Amino acid sequence: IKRNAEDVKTTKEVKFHWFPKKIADLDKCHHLVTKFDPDLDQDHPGYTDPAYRQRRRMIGDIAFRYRHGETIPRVEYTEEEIGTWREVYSTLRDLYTTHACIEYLEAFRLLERHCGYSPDNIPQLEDVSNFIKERTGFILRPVAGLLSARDFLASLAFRVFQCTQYIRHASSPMHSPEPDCVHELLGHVPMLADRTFAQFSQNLGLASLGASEEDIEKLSTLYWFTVEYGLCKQNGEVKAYGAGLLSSYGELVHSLSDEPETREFHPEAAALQPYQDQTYQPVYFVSESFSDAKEKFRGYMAGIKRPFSVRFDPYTSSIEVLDNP
Ligand code: HBI
Ligand code: FE
Repeated sequence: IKRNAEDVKTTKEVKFHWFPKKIADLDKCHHLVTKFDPDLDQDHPGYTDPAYRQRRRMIGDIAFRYRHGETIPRVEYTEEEIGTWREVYSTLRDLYTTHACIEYLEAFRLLERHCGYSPDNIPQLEDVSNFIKERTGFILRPVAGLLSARDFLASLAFRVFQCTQYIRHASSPMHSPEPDCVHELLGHVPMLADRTFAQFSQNLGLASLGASEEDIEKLSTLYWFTVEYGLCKQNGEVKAYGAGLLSSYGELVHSLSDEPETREFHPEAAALQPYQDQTYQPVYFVSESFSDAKEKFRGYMAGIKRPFSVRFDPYTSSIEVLDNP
């Protein structure tokens, strides 16, 4: 293909944000957001508990030391931590049958059979990572807390899910202001075992690479209303697939009650909808199916402008950057 010198110059002149090109570059995607951190957030239930904060720091250190390709170190959880897990697990489990989508239920059954999911055991990230890798190619890597949206989304482009390993404070088993292993293991992991959902997540990640701050904000909001708080239709009924719902008893009940407003999922609208990270959502978006959400997102992406395009090479787990024609 013949290209004139001006085209080339135009491409070179455009500045865009650094992004990881190979999977090991995710070692550099570790920028934490501290707004819900127990050391700094006075409303965090662990703020006044030095022992909790020290424990969380110790588990966070595993993530700081971790490098891509290593085995994820196991954590020996205390009786108190397992007690917290047990309380959430047994409460939520009863609700899944009626409230969770079929993809979630199928994966959850397998996780109980093969991955140590049970009321009396907090599953180890290494085991869970190996399990989902076999299903969809997604793997986990440990992270020390809430990650910047840019770094978090970038990892999805490589089918890597950044996963916290510490658990919420024992005084508030039903709620955590920040992501914790209950949220990741009960909310996110089962969905990452579904092929269509995995592809949708990766596409969100690919769309974020090198994107402007403004587009990162839109993609985060889309992520919020799908991966975290999404609902979908199944056999004429509405079910939950969002991780924020499937890991919160109160909001899971609320989301499928008559209280909130529900709207048909359109990426254009969802990307601009203001959202709540302190209370239940006043509005949820309902997809026809994951394939439908994936297709609609593809259409939406065609309208997001970047001076280049990206392609994931699964043989090398790296990103090819292509100049736009
Ligand atoms: N970080 N550890 C962690 N876990 C998440 O679920 C998470 C995150 N950072 C940002 C984020 N989720 C989303 O809310 C979007 O901003 C991408
Ligand atoms: Fe989450």
